[in-house]
Amino acid sequence: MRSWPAPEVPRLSDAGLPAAARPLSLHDTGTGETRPTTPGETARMYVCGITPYDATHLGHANTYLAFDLVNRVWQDLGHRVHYVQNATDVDDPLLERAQQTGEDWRELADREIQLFRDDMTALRVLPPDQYIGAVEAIPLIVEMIEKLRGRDATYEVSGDVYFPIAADPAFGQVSGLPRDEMTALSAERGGDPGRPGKRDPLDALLWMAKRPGEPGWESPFGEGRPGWHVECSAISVEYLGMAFDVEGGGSDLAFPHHEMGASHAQVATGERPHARAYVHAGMVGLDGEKMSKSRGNLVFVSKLRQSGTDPMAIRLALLAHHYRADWEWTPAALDEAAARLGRWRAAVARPSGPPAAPLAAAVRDHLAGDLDAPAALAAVDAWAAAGGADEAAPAQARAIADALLGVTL
Ligand code: 5CA
Ligand code: ZN
Repeated sequence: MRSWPAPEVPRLSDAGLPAAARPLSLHDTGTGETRPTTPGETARMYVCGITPYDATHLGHANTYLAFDLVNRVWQDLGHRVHYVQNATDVDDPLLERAQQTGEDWRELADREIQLFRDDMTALRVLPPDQYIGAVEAIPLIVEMIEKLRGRDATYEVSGDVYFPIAADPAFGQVSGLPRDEMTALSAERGGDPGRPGKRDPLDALLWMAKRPGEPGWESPFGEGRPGWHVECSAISVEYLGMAFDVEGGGSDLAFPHHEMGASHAQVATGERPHARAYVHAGMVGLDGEKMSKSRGNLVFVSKLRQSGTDPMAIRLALLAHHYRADWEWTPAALDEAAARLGRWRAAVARPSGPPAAPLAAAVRDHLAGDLDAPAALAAVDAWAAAGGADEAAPAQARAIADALLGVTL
């Protein structure tokens, strides 16, 4: 599928600032530790994309902004970033929504993906190099299921194909959760732990035989459609290979989605790990509940844009929270962000300011330490509030906010 247009990213060396040095450390859910990422010349990142309906709400945007910072920090360190994202353009919840509204599921997905592209563009989120829909990835998915079958890591229940978690001795490495919690989360997040005939309640669906009235594709396992986890597993391995640097998403994806995806990939390829770090953003809530499509308590980026909100203020409102925090959206957060944006814009419009090299060092340092965006914003606040005679500083500060935080002033 088409990705979205890339915003310009200024190079801070072109603005007369020194090069970055400190590697990016990120919290890895798999080990529970914050560790330096160690990419080669090209850093490789996979971030789970939307299921295209009710997008883009501020929870989605918050998650994509977190990984946009990863991308920007790596680029500032001189890496090329190979970034891949999917869109789950065929799955139960999407088909259910299309059924409810009477819309064709493909039209619903196309429209929502375009809205998402427009929102990401407005928020200056760097686009993935490959933006891959589940439907277009079906041949890859089938290939991965074939590999699993070749390793005796599939079985059937009434024509549906399952992955036995017993095939992966490392199962549990991503979430580290006790079994009872895995079972509860599986039921909550699209799994079917109660289905009779499964060898293990946690075993994951790889291929679902075609149901009446639903779309299906021909495959060696019969006509049907892919399960959810194998979609991201197959796309990530195809485009990035194994042991890529970061797999990302919201914290609700740690189990079962990233756990299962890692298991599928590791059993199918006989290599490990799938990703070197599993990185998860916190959940944004509204009115005391996680913002989610099923609850319907959503604030949309596109609605805010339509009502005249500056996308840079939306960006600042989200970056004011640490990416791993769970937090509640309030309209006041947007007012505060707009006021901050105004102060920053006034500061870079001055003929001179305090030297910007210490600002670059501070912003880089905060972001390198597990993306402490709130501290990075506070460093820009302090620069903007101080006076100084450095005539190069306003343009340099503008470049810092743009390159590292994605905020154009
Ligand atoms: N298509 C799958 C991933 S393969 C999916 O989870 N789609 S989604 O549309 O439900 O979510 C897209 C991304 O936004 C996921 O990373 C998810 O973890 C994240 N997300 C969803 N709700 C929130 C929320 N309230 N706060 C923060 N992130 C959220
Ligand atoms: Zn995914």
